[in-house]
Amino acid sequence: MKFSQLDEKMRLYETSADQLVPPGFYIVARLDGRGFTKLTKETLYLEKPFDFRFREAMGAATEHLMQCGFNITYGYTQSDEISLLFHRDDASFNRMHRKLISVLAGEASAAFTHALGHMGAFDARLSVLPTEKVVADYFSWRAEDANRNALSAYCYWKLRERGLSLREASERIYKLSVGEKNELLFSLGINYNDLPAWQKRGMGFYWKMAQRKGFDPVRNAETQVLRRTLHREAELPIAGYREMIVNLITHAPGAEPEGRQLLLN
Ligand SMILES: Nc1nc2c(ncn2[C@@H]2O[C@H](COP(=O)(O)OP(=O)(O)OP(=O)(O)O)[C@@H](O)[C@H]2O)c(=O)[nH]1
Ligand SMILES: [Mg+2]
Repeated sequence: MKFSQLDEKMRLYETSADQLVPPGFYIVARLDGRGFTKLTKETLYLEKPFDFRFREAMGAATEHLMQCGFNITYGYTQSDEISLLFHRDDASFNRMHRKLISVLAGEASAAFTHALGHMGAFDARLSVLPTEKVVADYFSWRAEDANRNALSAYCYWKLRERGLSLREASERIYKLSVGEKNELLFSLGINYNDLPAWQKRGMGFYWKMAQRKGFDPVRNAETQVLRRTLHREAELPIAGYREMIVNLITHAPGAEPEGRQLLLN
């Protein structure tokens, strides 16, 4: 068999499961650290329930994902996960499912490992969402997941500090309502309302237009350019979060690179 025939034949096997995300839908990718319970509790003994160095590595990975060639409107991280909202018109890799998840997982793993100085790998999945409202639902869902996990984690680790075993602490909080967990935590010396917002809500990343100095080599002169700069928000709002997401979608620069940088003069 000629190489060209073999090549054509074998590529059919390789691409038989390929799927494209149809145009007009919002893609949200979620990356999640693989086996990070072991990494955080057994390998590295990070601070519990929240570790600043870990937060910074997750933040660095999110920032890298937003700048590695896709047009991402909003990035969000909490715990060991990262969510990325693609611009609706982003056509990277022809919106091919396998390309998006494999490239994102690879980029996230590399960036996190580089930032933390210890190996960490991520899986990736895509949600294909029909409307801005469902996109807002998605991010409300992840933020509420962060909120509930933070409350439970604080209760759990405070009980462990008081000498309860893994099983005793888990059993103690298992059936408690959100209100009861708040009361338990208060009795253990912590007012949940006073905890840092990033621990309860996660962190958001989005683009802002900012004026920067540039240089025009043709005119040999300084210029002013409007450039997208990445903003990190560690105090995400509770009221108005959905509106914030919809607003970012509405005002997101287009998928084409020219939309991302405007020359002023
Ligand atoms: N100590 C510590 N642990 C953290 C921190 N952030 C996240 N984690 C831990 O990371 C883990 C994330 O949970 P999961 O993603 O459900 O568990 P996993 O072990 O990564 O399992 P898979 O995702 O299924 O591979 C939990 O054990 C969290 O407690 C942190 O700041 N400090
Ligand atoms: Mg994980």
